[in-house]
Amino acid sequence: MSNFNLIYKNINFLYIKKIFKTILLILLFFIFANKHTNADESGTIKIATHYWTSQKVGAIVIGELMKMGGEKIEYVSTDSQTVYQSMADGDIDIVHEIWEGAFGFSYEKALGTGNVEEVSTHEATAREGWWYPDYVEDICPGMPDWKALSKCSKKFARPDSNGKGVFIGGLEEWLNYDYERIQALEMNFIIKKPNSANEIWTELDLAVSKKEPIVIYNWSPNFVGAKYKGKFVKFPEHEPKCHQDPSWGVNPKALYDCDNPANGYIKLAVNKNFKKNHPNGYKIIKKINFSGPEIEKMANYVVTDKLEISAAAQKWLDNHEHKWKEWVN
Ligand code: TMO
Repeated sequence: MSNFNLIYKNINFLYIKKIFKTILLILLFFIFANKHTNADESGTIKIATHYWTSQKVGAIVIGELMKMGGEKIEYVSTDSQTVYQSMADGDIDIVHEIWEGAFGFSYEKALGTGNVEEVSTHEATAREGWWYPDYVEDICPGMPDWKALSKCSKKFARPDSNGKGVFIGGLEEWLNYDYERIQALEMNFIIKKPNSANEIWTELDLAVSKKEPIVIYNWSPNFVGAKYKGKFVKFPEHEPKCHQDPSWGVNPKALYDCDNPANGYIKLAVNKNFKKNHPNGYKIIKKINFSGPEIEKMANYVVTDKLEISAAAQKWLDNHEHKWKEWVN
């Protein structure tokens, strides 16, 4: 009896040892396998693509310029908040439209790891925020002041919004503190989150066709300004303190009682090993710099001229040879 028990225990022990070993081996395998999939060592430059038009077109423009430098490239569709950590980890090589309002926080955190190299700040400056077509001022006099918009909230209400004004927001992954801003400024508004940027433009087109009040998340440079005249809502001007010190601003108990930066940065950054791994690509990327109108065109070739993303990138290259010739030489 006791003999049998002993054997049973031994078998049990052996099994546990085996299982333990197997788990260890699997773990080791993943640690090494991960090292191997690192973008830096793959020989291929991984360029992040995101969900707004100018970014997608610009990614291909950059990819084509990298190819001219003899590099191999790959496009990786990536969440636009986690992408910065992925770049620090070496799973992404290039992010080329880093907007301060939407991504500043995540980007600067990843930069702080020391595993990301900031390559340039584009000549283009960013405006990201609440925007409306001009006729809305006839419906809500006093705009673009946010206080006027706040008073008019009911005019922006919809049947399903409980009497609250509706703000057509940006994608969930574009962090712009809109919920926080509404709370901090005690605005009677809710946010309707779209599933794609196109949903924002569809809402805008529909409202414009009926001259109905609308306020959307928009940014500049973008194509919208070329299609409709309009303005950004003016919230209290941005200061870094607004995001750090509740006592700052109109609400002494809340952060985010301010606008996004009025002249935000749009940056280009690479994984810190890019220079070492892709010296030819690095020489080119150091020179790449987009102006506001150049980013606008990337969007416009698609939205206004109805070109496919890759055709728009080709048209951009065709029309800006004077510029990129200098970059690839
Ligand atoms: C990040 N974005 C340009 C969509 O605001």
